[in-house]
Amino acid sequence: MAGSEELELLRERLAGRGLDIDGLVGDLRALAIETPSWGYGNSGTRFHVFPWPGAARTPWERIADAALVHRLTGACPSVAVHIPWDRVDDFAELRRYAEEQGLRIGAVNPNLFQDDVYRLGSLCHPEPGVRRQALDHMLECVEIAAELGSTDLSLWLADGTNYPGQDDLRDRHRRLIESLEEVYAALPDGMRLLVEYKFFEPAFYSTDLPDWGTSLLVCRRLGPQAQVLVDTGHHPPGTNIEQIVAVLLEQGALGGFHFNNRKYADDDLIVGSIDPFELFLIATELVSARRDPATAEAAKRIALMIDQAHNVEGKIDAMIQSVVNIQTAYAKALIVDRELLFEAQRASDVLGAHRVLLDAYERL
Ligand code: RM4
Ligand code: MN
Ligand code: MN
Repeated sequence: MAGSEELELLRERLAGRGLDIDGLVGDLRALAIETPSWGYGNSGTRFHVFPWPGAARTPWERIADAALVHRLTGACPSVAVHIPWDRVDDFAELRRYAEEQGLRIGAVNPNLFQDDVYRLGSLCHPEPGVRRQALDHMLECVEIAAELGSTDLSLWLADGTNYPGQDDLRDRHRRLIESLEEVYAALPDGMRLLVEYKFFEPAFYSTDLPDWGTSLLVCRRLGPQAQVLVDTGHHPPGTNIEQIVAVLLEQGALGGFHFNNRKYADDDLIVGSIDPFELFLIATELVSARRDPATAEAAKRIALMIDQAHNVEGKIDAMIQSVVNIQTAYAKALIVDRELLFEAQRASDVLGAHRVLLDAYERL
């Protein structure tokens, strides 16, 4: 959308459909997107890490970059951190440093995948001693989160096996529940445990949290402070992610969403760079749940986060591109003519209903 003339035209067209553009702009302004500290540093593949001039090197520099993105977009008031990548001597000082720049610390992500002892897993490891080490790290992260003023402990578990027969699958599931029960018991009031899943990688035969169903089962066992986190790139190709979002929203079980994009697997590319229509459909489910009184409260509590890594591009530039792409998709979702859509659905007008979505998608 370019000049003010075009905006006027759009205002008139939307007003003609009973939509108030100022209200929609207000909804768009209220959209808060968390950025990840790890997206500001140099990252790469197992083949090479290409350094980018000026890329952040320390937790402080990563916070400063996240604050810059917030200043430039006005849409990214919080930053997710990863422990130990963002470990500092004084977390209270890091919190102050962020707050001085208008930033809040968002999700705290424990790291259970970079230690040699985790070869066969962490929270699901066959040996109790390794599980203890992983658990102690989780418990430490609960304390760090409290110190940072964060209300989300966000767990992505790399655990799994590489060969059939390597370990007992039911027993691993039991160990997972037992470990997470201890973490859950340590959560202070108001802090959530977000349980992320991923269907494969780094394990190639079985993954202990492979899909949203398993995450949901685990969350149900733990209690209401545990909720599912969906990451775009963590599904087999072709998965209907917007439907997963819809079902979890309806169940009040969606706690967080990691935006990124991919062509093949967990590629962590710029949001909307490969499949902007999928992004629009996901945004449409988020907006639709916010508009429905039955799901509105739960939908507002979802932590919307970018989780991407930039291997060949500038970090801040890429982050802003992602933010703008999310805003664009969200704006398109906001102008879906819901009444017309419901009418077409009630009238079993298959293509009529489909075209209501296309109309919003193509309008902006
Ligand atoms: C994982 C997962 C997590 C993220 C790490 C860096 O693939 O998506 O959310 O914290 O990468
Ligand atoms: Mn993720
Ligand atoms: Mn990932």
